[in-house]
Amino acid sequence: MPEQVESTSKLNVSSEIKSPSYDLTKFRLKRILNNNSKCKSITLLGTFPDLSETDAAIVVFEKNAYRESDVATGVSANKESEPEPKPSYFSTDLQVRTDFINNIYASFQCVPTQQLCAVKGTVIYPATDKHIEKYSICQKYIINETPDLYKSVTLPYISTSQFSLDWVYNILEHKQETERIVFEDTDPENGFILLPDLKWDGRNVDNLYLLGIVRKRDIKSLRDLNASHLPLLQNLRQSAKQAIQQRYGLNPTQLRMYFHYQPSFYHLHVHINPIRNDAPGIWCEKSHMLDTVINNLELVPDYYQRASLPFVLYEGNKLLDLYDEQLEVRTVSTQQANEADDVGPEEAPEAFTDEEPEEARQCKRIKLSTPEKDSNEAELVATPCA
Ligand code: G7M
Repeated sequence: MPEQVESTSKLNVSSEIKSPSYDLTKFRLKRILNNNSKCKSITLLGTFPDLSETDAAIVVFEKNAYRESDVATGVSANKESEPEPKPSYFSTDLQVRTDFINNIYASFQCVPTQQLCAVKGTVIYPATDKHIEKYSICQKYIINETPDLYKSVTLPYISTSQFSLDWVYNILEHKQETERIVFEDTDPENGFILLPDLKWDGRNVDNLYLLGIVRKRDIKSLRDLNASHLPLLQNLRQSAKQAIQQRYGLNPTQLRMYFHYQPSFYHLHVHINPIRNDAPGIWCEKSHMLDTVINNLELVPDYYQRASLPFVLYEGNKLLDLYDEQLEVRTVSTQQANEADDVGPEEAPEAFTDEEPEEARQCKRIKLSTPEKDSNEAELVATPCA
């Protein structure tokens, strides 16, 4: 069903609500806004040309979650109350194509009965720029930060514009969140406070998310760590594991302990959550395991002053502009886009082959093939996806 759209300002009390009617099959694609392999959804920007050449439409297709009743087997229909058998994956309608069978392992492509193939479709029409922004993915860039770049670009930036650390100092000074403290070591050099992260509701241990905030105030991030901090890091690792085992009954070997680089807050803190749960921000381009950090410092005392540390910057971050001035970070992507534009229309569908590795497919800028070229051709470029 089309979303109801307010055609006039909210201030107008007699605002008229109109429900635009459109034919989904007449949708014409202009750009892929997002292609999320995890959610199995794709978000498209386009128009309904039979209604308007200019009004933007957003269409989202999302594969439905499985219902347990759809995989029932051997259930015959109750003749009186249920004359029709319920659709099931294991019906004679199931089409099966064998990919391969190897020993005890087999892989198939299955097309279930038509009733189970539905895809959830959502349409926003007409969509505003704000809708388009909301449904678009944000461009991200990897910066390989050398020690020199840290000194000349990152450090000056974080020294002048970083988020306030008041909330951290409030915790360390027992002014806020005192009752939430799980464990505290008051040693000025090697001490820390362990408490729930803002993101954790404090109830479900499956989603446990704690922060270990060090007492020392002169360690901004991983970059400042050296071998003199090993006793602090070892104490943090050992004491936090013990405290978590005692309080939550979690096995220390089931905990993920890591630093973010770059962090949002430049006062050293370690993130702790169970490995069985995918916490936000655990990607390899952002996280550094505490065990690895300790080991690196044991091997090379000034490892983090000598290493190049990759990290991610998002479009809209001022630091990205500063790096762009130095390294032309964005220009590389433009070149890739130009290369994609040079691809002939007959080659374009290759960009969508499912055989391609997910990362390559998502990061490539894709030129969509269209029946006729139009003046909006520049828009026919898919953005890379998260
Ligand atoms: O990316 P970074 O390593 O800087 O992460 C900082 C963490 O601090 C995030 O996981 C936030 O959820 C958490 N956090 C942020 N604030 C403002 C607070 C707060 O006031 N209290 C607590 N307990 N955690 C916070």
